[in-house]
Amino acid sequence: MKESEVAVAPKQQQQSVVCSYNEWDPLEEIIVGRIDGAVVPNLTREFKTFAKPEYWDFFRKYGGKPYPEDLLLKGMKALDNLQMVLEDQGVIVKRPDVIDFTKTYRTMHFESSGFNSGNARDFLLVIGDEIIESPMAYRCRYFEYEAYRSLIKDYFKKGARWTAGPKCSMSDELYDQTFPVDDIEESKKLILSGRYITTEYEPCFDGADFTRFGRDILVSRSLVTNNFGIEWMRRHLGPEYRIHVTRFYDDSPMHMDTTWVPIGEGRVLSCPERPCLDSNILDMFKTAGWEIHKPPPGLCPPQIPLHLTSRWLSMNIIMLDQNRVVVEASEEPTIKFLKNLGLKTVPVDIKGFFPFGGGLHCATCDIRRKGTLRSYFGN
Ligand code: DAV
Repeated sequence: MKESEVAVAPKQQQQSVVCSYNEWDPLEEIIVGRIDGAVVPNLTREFKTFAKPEYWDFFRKYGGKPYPEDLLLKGMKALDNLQMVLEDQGVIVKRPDVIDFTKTYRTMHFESSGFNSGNARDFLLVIGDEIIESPMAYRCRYFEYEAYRSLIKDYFKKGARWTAGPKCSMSDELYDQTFPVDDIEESKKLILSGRYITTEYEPCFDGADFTRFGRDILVSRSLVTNNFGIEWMRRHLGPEYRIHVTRFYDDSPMHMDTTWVPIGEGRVLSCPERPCLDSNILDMFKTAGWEIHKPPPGLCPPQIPLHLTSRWLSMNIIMLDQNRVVVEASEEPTIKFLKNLGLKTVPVDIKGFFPFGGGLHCATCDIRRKGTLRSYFGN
């Protein structure tokens, strides 16, 4: 690469091409993931705690193989629908590269095949003008970063800051070898008591476990985000941001974007099945005058296999700004509920993507929203 191609970050530019501080400022550019060539993860010991037990047979049958074609085509179509709807609303959409997830790979510690790059929110976290690559904890996601590198290099050349969290070795020490993965009831009990399949051996986190409210960022200890990872983020971001570790009642915590979802300054959706357990966090929201709204349950029809997620993907929404929200088209109770809150709903047929591990918020990563760094909770 020529030197002139790298040194292009203009110091004085008004807003970096990458710039986003919260979940609701007017959206200008976003990444929508891709599942071309998706491969079903192997049902390894640790993966049993990530996959829904009613679908373990699916993983036993297809693990290491491409997804069945009908599921794959519907999923790809769903992400294309999302791209079209977002573009229709005036948002610039970028997509990652297609990489070969069928290739098996071997590191010093393990062997695996890949997964998919549909859930951009897990791997990438944008805070201000910085893109942070997450050190994710699934072995089948070890090389997922490759799908995003062309995009990230391009954003870097245009002025973004680029950081990669310390890559996980994903050696056996990262997974609690005594965790009773086959005893589902016991596993749930342990998780509710604060024990997880991931240990504190090395930092790990998914971007989707962090929810941005300007200077305040909420994060949960989840199946894939450990305290070591949270501490790494706290020190990395420094005193400009306040990281609040938040607990919810959840026997398989995995990402905050179906649990505690801001819909604008002063309003947040709280999943009724997963209430917030921290009175200091609830006080923080109440003192600052935030409204907490409880959406109705999701309806996801039984023909859509939710291999990795709950039905609450219905509240996995994208705010285009504080007035417009993108929502799965068939989730009528949720749509009605959002309309009653005065929002203009923008429906998208995305449910074909649900089997691949997320909804429309999971599938995306905000690149640029028009706004500045602010404090929404006093001081
Ligand atoms: O509700 O099962 C799904 C979120 C995945 N990013 C759930 C969490």
